[in-house]
Amino acid sequence: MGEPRAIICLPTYEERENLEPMVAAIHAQLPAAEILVVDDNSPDGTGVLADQLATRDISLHVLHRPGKQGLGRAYLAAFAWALERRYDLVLEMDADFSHDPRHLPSILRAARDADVVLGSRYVPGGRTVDWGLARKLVSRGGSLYARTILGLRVRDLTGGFKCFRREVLEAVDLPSVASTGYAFQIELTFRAIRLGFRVVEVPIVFADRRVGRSKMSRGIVAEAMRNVWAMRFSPFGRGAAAARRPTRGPATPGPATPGPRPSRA
Ligand SMILES: Nc1nc2c(ncn2[C@@H]2O[C@H](COP(=O)(O)OP(=O)(O)O)[C@@H](O)[C@H]2O)c(=O)[nH]1
Ligand SMILES: [Mg+2]
Repeated sequence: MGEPRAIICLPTYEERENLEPMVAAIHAQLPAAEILVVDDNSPDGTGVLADQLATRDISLHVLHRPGKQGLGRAYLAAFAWALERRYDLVLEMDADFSHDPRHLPSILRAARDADVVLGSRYVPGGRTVDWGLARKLVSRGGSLYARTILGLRVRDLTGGFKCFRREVLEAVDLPSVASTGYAFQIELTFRAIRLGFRVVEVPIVFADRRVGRSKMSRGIVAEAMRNVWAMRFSPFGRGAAAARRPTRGPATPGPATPGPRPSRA
């Protein structure tokens, strides 16, 4: 058995200036990994640029979608694409340099004995830079809200710098995930934990995007606040954790700080 095959899903909507440096920075960290750009027909031509880059980079793939349908839909399409092609590890990260590719190696290391790895701003060693107080409160408060209502021990539930073992994506019943935006991130982690998968957090430093503007909105925050309640009372995967646990054995503790933290429901 060699190294696991990894694919990094990079959703883009108007990321023309970030795309090429981002692809180069990922390759610099993980020369063997492949990248899938999922573009929602960006008016600024990001998808066209991705195609151009792919003609001279065989590890770069491009999935075009007809129009902007939100981050959650883009990820679902990317995951289906990756599962069809039998990748072992499926990663997601933003294309705007908020998620620094230098964290990729520690995320992949943690994936050796975890089913889901979360790049986390809120474990020791993790942080946000250049954020005002209001944004900090919304993000911290959002994770605290979701974690309390869902009864989870995960510190950073809304982040989108993650790695899934393929078995997790096969088990979570992707077509029934309705959330987009931040709720999408919460829902996938919640479902994985309900199914008894092992979720760990590794510290990341989250920076502001390099260029361009955010596509997130107030509506996306409101969706997350509502959907958390729907998740809590949904029958999805109830009881599955207990059934899975014995087959996977006890959780192995990660290294001392900073390192992966087991966070099971
Ligand atoms: N394909 C696709 N990508 C999106 C969409 N919305 C946001 N993105 C991408 O998702 C990532 C995170 O979005 P961003 O606007 O930076 O959100 P923020 O970091 O929460 O402000 C970036 O790479 C965006 O280009 C969408 O509707 N479709
Ligand atoms: Mg961003």
